[in-house]
Amino acid sequence: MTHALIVIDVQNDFCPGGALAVAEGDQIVAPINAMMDDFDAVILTQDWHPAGHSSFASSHPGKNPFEMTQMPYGPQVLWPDHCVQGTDGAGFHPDLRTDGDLIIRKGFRSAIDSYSAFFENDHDTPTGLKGYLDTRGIRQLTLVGLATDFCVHFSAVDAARLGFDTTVNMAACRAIDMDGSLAAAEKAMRDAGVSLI
Ligand code: VGL
Ligand code: ZN
Repeated sequence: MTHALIVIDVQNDFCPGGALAVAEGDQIVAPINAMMDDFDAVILTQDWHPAGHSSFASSHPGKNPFEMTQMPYGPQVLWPDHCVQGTDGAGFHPDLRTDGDLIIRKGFRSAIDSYSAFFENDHDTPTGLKGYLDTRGIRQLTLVGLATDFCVHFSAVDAARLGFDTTVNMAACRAIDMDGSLAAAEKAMRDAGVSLI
């Protein structure tokens, strides 16, 4: 069985001091580095938005970060500007090992956000990751990274729905946790058949 580690968005903007800092986001770097050698493949994702992205509150006059808006594809949280392509904030945490097999970037279309590593937030536009995994015969996935309740959550649910044997290692994840989003994410992942360890 080919087992891949998927490292979600361990980027400067999601770590303390970053634009959309996740509490203790940097504390998962050393454990993730240590896990990498135990897998047949390591894939990293990178949130990679153009300036003025539609998920940024700054693109919606009168709206503040962490408010909701309605997008053509459904409700969307508005975020502080973060992970703008080519900026330091979009870079990986400096201590993260980036010697994995594949780096997949997402969120690069201005009009649509992309939490999941598999599909953008319309739940329809693919990122190409499934094709890569299928081509390599990878059927088993362990997910780690940031943030538990957004990008890890949606990636894990999509992975399970696509038929991958999917585990989230919660010790190597950290959450934004707004309005109960962490508890809701844990329930949604379990309901989709994801193993939380
Ligand atoms: C993420 C919010 C906005 C994440 C990315 O990586 O969880 N969250 N963009
Ligand atoms: Zn983002």
